[in-house]
Amino acid sequence: MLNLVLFGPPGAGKGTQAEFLVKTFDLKHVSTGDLLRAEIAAATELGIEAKKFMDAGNLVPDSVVIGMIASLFKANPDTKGFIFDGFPRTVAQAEALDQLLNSNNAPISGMLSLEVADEELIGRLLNRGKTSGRSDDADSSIIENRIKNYHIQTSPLKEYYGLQNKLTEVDGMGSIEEIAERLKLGVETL
Ligand code: B4P
Repeated sequence: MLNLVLFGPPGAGKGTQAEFLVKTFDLKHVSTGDLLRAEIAAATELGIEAKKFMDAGNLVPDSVVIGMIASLFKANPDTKGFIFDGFPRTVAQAEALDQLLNSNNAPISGMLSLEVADEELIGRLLNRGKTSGRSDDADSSIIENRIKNYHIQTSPLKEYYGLQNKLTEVDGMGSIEEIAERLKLGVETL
């Protein structure tokens, strides 16, 4: 199985590039952001709880997202591999993912980390906020809080996967096509 973690700060282009990688390598796309937004749209108990965290630019509790990933993994036994987009976002999530995948003899193949400057991230997200209807993209102080939380809670994962020799850093500045080509090369050299 080819199991990829597509990593980067909010607005780095994870969702954008995941679409391309899914087609190129025939993988199952798992976006915790999309899963949570679907729960919100369906007004489930989980969605109502998650919305409070997301609207403030904070991470949803680990137990919620870990549970979602475990059910999705079980529901897709025949896939060639997964692309995890926006997951894991904390060390506890990464440990839970390793436990799940290793116990199924399907470990993470590699982490591709999109490197983008903070000022560029803010511009991209404010721009998306004009049309996305996402409340977490509409306000620059919420976006700054998301980026701050990324640096504190999520960026340590680069070291986590680096210690397993699974980290590939990819320049995330430039056109969508240029970045897609860099990611493809990154996957081919895993
Ligand atoms: P996510 O849905 O994961 O989204 P994201 O971080 O905002 O964006 P992404 O990096 O996917 O950006 P995109 O490609 O769309 O998270 C939302 C929230 O959900 C989190 O804040 C958190 O509250 C919660 N959550 C999700 N997962 C969680 C977890 N595991 N644990 C806890 N909480 C969790 O790109 C952004 C914009 O840039 C787009 O408009 C795109 O068109 C544009 N763009 C992309 N590439 C570009 C390029 N090269 N040049 C110019 N623009 C570009």
